[in-house]
Amino acid sequence: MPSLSSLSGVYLLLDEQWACTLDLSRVMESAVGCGIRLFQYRNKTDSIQAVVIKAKALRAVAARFGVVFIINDRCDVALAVGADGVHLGQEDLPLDLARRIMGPDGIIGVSTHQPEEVTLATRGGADYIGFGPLFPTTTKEHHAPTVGLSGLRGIRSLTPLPVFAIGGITVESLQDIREAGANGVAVASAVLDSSEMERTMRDFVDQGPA
Ligand code: TZP
Ligand code: MG
Repeated sequence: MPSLSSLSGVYLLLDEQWACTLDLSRVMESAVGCGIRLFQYRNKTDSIQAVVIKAKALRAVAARFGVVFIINDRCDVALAVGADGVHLGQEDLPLDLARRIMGPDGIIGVSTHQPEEVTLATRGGADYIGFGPLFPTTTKEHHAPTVGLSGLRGIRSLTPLPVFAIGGITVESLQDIREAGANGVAVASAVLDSSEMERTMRDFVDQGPA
């Protein structure tokens, strides 16, 4: 069973709709081969029945390799498929209620966009923080204003939790992100849209926060 100490490094966001031409199980297998050990499954459009079937398949791959598998948005799906945890946005289930559902050992991550949200998630017992969007991204429509590297530096001292920078992150920005104090980077398009996906994954692992 992966533990909280695995909450750092490259966090690959596997979204059914963003990666609609990809076989996500294959992407996960090749990502593990490149050194990625943390995954989130996102599916905001399929029926819950379909989401659970797809999530179960990815859960099985993650279990085979002993990597961390988190479900976006929904505690019920996370529990149903035996995921390691859930990732909550600011409009998802409140953290205290999610904790009651997930139990003390379930990993709970919270998306944050400003200092107050970082402090609240920390006080509320989150296990890690997503902070962003760092840079402009077309992956998520209607996202909050970008926070930039200065925003990331600004929240670093507010929480002892692992912080994952998210939004518009490319290989070129990794050094700055490391230096700004992030424990990890959450990434979708730079990897999923890459014409050399394995090369990009390796670059993220080699150059991103460890
Ligand atoms: N929230 C803000 S940006 C984002 C989420 C879920 C997706 C990050 O995707 P990308 O393609 O790495 O910018
Ligand atoms: Mg959400």
